[in-house]
Amino acid sequence: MNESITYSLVENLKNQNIILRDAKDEMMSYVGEYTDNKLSKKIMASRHNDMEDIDLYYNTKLDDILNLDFLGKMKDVKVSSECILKHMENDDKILLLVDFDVDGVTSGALGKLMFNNVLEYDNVEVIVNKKTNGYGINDKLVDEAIELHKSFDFKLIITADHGSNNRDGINRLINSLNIDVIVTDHHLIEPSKSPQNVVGFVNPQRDDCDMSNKISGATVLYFLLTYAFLYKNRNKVIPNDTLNTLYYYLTYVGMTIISDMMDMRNYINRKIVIKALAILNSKRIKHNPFWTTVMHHIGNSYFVDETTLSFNLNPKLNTPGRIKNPRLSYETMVANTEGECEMFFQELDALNDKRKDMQVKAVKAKAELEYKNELLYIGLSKEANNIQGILANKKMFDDKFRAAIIFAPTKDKNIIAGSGRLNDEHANLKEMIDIISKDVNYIINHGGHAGAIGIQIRQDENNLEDLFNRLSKEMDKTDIVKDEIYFVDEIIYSNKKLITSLYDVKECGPYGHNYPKPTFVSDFVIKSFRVFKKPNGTYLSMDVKLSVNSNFSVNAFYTLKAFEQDEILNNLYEGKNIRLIYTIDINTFKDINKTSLNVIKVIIL
Ligand SMILES: [Mn+2]
Repeated sequence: MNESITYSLVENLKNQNIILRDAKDEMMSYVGEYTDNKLSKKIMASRHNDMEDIDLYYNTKLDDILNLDFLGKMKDVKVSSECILKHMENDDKILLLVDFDVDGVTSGALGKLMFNNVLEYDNVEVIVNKKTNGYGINDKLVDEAIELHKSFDFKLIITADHGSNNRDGINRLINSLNIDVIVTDHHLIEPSKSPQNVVGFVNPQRDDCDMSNKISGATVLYFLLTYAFLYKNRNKVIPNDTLNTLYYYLTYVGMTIISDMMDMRNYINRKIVIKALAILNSKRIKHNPFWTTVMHHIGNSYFVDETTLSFNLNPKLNTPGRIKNPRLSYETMVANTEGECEMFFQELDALNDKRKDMQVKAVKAKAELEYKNELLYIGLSKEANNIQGILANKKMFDDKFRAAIIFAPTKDKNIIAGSGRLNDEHANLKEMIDIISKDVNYIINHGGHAGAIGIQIRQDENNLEDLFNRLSKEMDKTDIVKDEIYFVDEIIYSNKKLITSLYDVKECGPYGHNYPKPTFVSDFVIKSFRVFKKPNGTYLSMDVKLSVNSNFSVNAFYTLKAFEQDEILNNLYEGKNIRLIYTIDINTFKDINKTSLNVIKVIIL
């Protein structure tokens, strides 16, 4: 393929809003110090904008992280560890108080397992917060802990994944129970609400903390308990078995880095996820009941990767927290036997199916109120309760909105609760709602980040319409455009390139937030195709090849969006060729015949 053809194709792609991801020359040569492969260099150089990240990634070993010196950079980690060890020596009971999302419940399980199997200490109980209680160390959670104290008189509470902004709740625990509290968290801190009177406040968001602030809540707890363990054994030789157990729990930590969407350019996150996946895929390691059950249910015959964890496992662990009791996820992760774990896992599956049914029902149900323009959708639906965020995502995906907020009624009939999503790097949904909330009095509560928010407003149809009008105006001030832009890493013309790219994609993984899976673009001839209609969507499975005469074809899979379905299918029936933007499925890389393309966009040629 000569250069001029490449250039004209690039120009042609630009007209379709497809842009070749660019890597700065200096980054390319910098990455070149570590890898020779051209595509690998490009993938890494275009994702990192900080040379230090690259250096640290290549020059750091896990042992450089899991040691007293490095972990000691975390503010309050030493004083907290000494406190934990003191209570262990006194044989005091310890309570872990954790949040209800995947990061929270996993922290609970991780804490319990590390106390039991690494620190060899059994006097530990866990309370998982419930969504119906509210966020953080709320009144009901404090009541629950005080009630438990009557039968399980703990002397120490360790929080995980929450607590940074719950001064009042924490003070009530300390004052009414006369106990020690250690807060571990990774959320942003509001100084006026940060904990006082605690033994330790371990949060990398602290200004005086030297640890990266891009780590998950479970990572913070893991680092603290690892420090406590290493500190306790600082003058001893640690048996290999115990070290292996310590490493084994990185599988739990890795899962939370993915579920909490932590920055995957960060070298600590990459090192942990890589180790977690290596352990999970090792044939030599005997897995505990939880991971044995997970592998049995969601692992394929080749291996578990970050995509499997994020699309198959995390939703199952998240669902009890949304629609029932998140303690089920915790119990599944700490199950003692495979039989017990299997029973819990089947319950998780059943709940997840129920959640999917609710979703299908809610998507079909007509919204009671809705306001929309080309970019924004705001709707209110009775059926949306507890799945607003999922529905907001689906609305954007199916109907091409750049932002969507879905509301549902709450127990208080004067208040409706919504989840909003925005998919565009040119705007920040949280900041736009911040601005609006200063001018109106109907926004009771809101929080979140650039791409996702939670919001509660006073129920009144005029309020919803007003919110819509104001948010539309805010969006108009940004650079959001209606047409989506697709970034691709490489144009693929040849079968050889299609096959070898699999290995480059694998070499540069794992992928995740801020470090997206490589995408490619090619023009294909369709050999055959099938359409599957399922309750939750319409799927297109195609056999495609790079040229008419080629005898190598590959499966390409696509979820059709509602607005484009008829047009795409009609053109396929007419035998038109297509341009696809896709990622290469690396789950099945060992078996080239099963190589499949996950299609992101179908363009009829
Ligand atoms: Mn978290």
